[in-house]
Amino acid sequence: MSERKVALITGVTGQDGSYLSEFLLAKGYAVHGIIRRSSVDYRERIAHLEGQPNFHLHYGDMGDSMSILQVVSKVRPTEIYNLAAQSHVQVSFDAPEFTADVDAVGVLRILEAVRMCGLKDSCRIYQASTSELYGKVEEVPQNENTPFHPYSPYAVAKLYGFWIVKEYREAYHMYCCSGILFNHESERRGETFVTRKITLAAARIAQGKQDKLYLGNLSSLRDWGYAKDYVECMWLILQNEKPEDFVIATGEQHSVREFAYHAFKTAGIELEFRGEGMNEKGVCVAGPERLIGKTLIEVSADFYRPTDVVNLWGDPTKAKEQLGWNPTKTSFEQLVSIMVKHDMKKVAADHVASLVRTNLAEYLEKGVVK
Ligand code: NAP
Ligand code: G4F
Repeated sequence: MSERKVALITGVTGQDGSYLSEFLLAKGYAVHGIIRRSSVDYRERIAHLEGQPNFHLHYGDMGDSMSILQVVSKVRPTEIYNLAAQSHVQVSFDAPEFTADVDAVGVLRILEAVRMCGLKDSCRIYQASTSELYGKVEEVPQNENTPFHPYSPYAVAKLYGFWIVKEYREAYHMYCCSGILFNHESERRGETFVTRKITLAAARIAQGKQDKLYLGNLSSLRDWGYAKDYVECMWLILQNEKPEDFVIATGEQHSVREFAYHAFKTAGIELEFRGEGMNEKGVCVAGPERLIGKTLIEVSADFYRPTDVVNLWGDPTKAKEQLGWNPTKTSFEQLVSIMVKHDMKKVAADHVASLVRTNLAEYLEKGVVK
């Protein structure tokens, strides 16, 4: 492997991109990230890294081959982590063409840029693949040999990404591989994914800022890990002697209902689930007086998908044995606790900030402060 340690991360502003940047900077890499131009500069997850001498940002878009080519030729990376994607499964039903362009053809754009820049023998490529490929699952738990059965426009697009990476590995002998990652969450998770939606709502309900949480399929099963642990594995996959694909998961499975139960409990609210299907409700049976007996969770058809993946459970044996990765560094209970504790503080801080803003506006109006 090369002495230069130059990483290019697409999707650097996302949950995983931000943790991976921190991880690689700590390992002494020069880290370059691709960001999209937006009318509001929303770079909260990486704001603390901007200005560091080894951290550089470049404008580009996965839908724009020329911008990708330009960044790859300028940076000449030794490792590329292709994390950029329209990553929300439900949104992929509303924006299937955009999802296909970014999540499928975007992968091809990266591979071709590397070839065109003459880096095919010196640059290793990690592709952010997904357990959604198993979709309407054909076996439980899922490992590297489980057949794929994608079950959403997102998963179909990601399947192209998986196969084109494999194709370039075989056709051009490039060092490119896919991490088949199961769901991984954190306090930086996007707020419309189910775990973060739940932890934020639990914190808001506990602090009197929200009355109720509406969810979709409560019985859906996921293998949830901690994103901070998973980015280490992305790096380990690229340090392996041969380019190979790996399943990254905890090996433990929980339902959305269980996640909600633990999250609310951490926020000081005990729930009991009553009823079934669309009529199921989460009722408060212990906790703050004002909430006892109240329905805090209801099911809404708005959060059901035309086809839903309901039984994901990964077998991380290969990653454990071959890469020495520890899949249970952070337990399910610890993950829930990290997220809820973070969101309890966030909701309290947002409340104080809004009070300060309101008072400041009043003082300005009255001329108390100028
Ligand atoms: P995320 O938080 O949604 O981040 C996605 C990133 O992709 C953001 O930085 C986003 O930029 C960028 N992006 C989207 N469209 C783009 C475009 N057209 N051009 C350039 N950048 C674009 O996702 P994540 O949870 O970190 O996941 C990272 C990757 O792993 C994704 O590919 C996802 O599909 C895959 N994955 C995730 C999980 C999981 O459980 N988290 C599991 C398996 C696989 P903006 O900030 O500008 O939107
Ligand atoms: O949190 P989710 O939206 O994540 P999903 O669909 O599993 O996708 C995530 O993980 C994939 C890896 O398997 C990644 F490839 C992908 O990029 C993304 O990061 O939904 C999890 C489950 C689903 O079965 C969904 O139907 O929770 C169910 N759910 C129930 N109520 C809900 C809700 N999901 C969301 N987002 N919102 C709800 O209200």
